[in-house]
Amino acid sequence: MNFSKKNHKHKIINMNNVSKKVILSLAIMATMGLVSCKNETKQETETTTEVSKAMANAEVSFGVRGNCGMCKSTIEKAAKKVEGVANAVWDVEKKKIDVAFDDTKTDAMSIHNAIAASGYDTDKVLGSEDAYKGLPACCQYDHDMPLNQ
Ligand SMILES: [Cu+2]
Repeated sequence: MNFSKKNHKHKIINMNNVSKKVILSLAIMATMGLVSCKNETKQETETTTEVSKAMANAEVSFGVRGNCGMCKSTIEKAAKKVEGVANAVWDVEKKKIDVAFDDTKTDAMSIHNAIAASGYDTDKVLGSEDAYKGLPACCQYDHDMPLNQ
């Protein structure tokens, strides 16, 4: 009987250790998340320009609202997902995107719509409210932010 009680105590102690470790790693992950939100991913511009999965014969530039490097990657990913888009580069300071695309496969409005569906306002289409609510808090940009600065 004594023996089994001891075992039980041991188990509780182990559980405490595990939950401490879990809490610690959650805290570390949260801190890393905050850091990546604040850090602009400026170097990303160079690496994304060389990607060209589609032939581009047309270009369009328009305003897109957003805050940070994470917004940049969400916005650019949304634009590049559109079939026919060869490249998309969003400028965090100017609140503007430059998109190169094949006009036999897509058009400017489809790109506006794809970006809006990811939660971001363009100068023609307002961002999806549901997607906006799902963005990290630091990415929930001000809807009155001026475009094409
Ligand atoms: Cu952001």
